[in-house]
Amino acid sequence: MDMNSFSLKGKIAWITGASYGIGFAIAEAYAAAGASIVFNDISQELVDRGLKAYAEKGIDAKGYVCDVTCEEAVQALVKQIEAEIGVIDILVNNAGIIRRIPMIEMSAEEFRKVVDVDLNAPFICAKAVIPSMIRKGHGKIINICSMMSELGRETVSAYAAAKGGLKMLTRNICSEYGEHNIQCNGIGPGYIATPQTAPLREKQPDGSRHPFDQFIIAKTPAARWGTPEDLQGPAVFLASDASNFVNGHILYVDGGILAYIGKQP
Ligand code: NAP
Ligand code: GCO
Ligand code: CA
Repeated sequence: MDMNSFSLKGKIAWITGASYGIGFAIAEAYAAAGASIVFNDISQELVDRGLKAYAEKGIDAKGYVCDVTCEEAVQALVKQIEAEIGVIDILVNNAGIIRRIPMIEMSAEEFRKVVDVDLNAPFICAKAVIPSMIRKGHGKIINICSMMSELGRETVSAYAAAKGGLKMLTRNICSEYGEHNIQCNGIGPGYIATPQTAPLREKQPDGSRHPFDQFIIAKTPAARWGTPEDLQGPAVFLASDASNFVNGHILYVDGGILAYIGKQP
């Protein structure tokens, strides 16, 4: 077994929405494994914040402003990256949003916006990078899925529909482009402590833990929330040659939530 198969040395990795949070942690791990880091975010302010954060970690990341829901902008960005840096070897579709609204109170526009970012954008970004991956003879696409790729819960109908669809988009990219040595897999994080889940962890006025916080602790065998760092090893594995025969797989990094009925109250 050559442990260099886990190395990303010489690879160019584009992580979408990676100014902070899970995307930032994955990019940090990829840099440590030897990759060149490219990221985008929705605003110059976020890109500047990300560039500062990467620089503080000693990472010479390249940042671009790009709304991943806009195909024209994504196509232009990929051409710019290829001209300025090189062909993208690894794409991580990380950018995502959630709107927690009871379904019958959610407008069609709000539903569409979540699906646009969480499902349509991964299609747009994968479509933009695959042709060059085919020409180069290899590629890695990693879609950031969710517990909601498998389970539903109140108020997250759009997000669950999108993340369920992202699981099947992952399998379809595997099916359609596996013959070109392109591996497309998903990472399904459990409940991770990031800004996106901060509302679910807010302390109550009396200082007690948020009911949802207590619920997740009871549902997780590891009895803790995940951290973005918990995702780094699995993400490096799926981006490396060590996983060249893993394709169409959703790797759940959830501390065991999907395996567990939950602790008796
Ligand atoms: P986050 O804190 O909300 O970060 C998502 C990033 O994507 C933000 O920088 C966000 O910018 C950016 N973004 C949103 N819309 C965009 C667009 N149209 N174009 C470009 N960038 C855009 O999320 P996170 O917790 O790090 O999660 C990252 C991914 O993991 C998401 O796909 C999420 O669904 C998934 N996930 C999260 C958890 C969790 O527990 N945190 C668990 C499972 C899966 P803004 O700040 O402007 O929104
Ligand atoms: C929620 C949470 C979840 C997590 C994640 C779980 O409201 O239930 O935001 O959706 O973000 O997707 O895997
Ligand atoms: Ca967000």
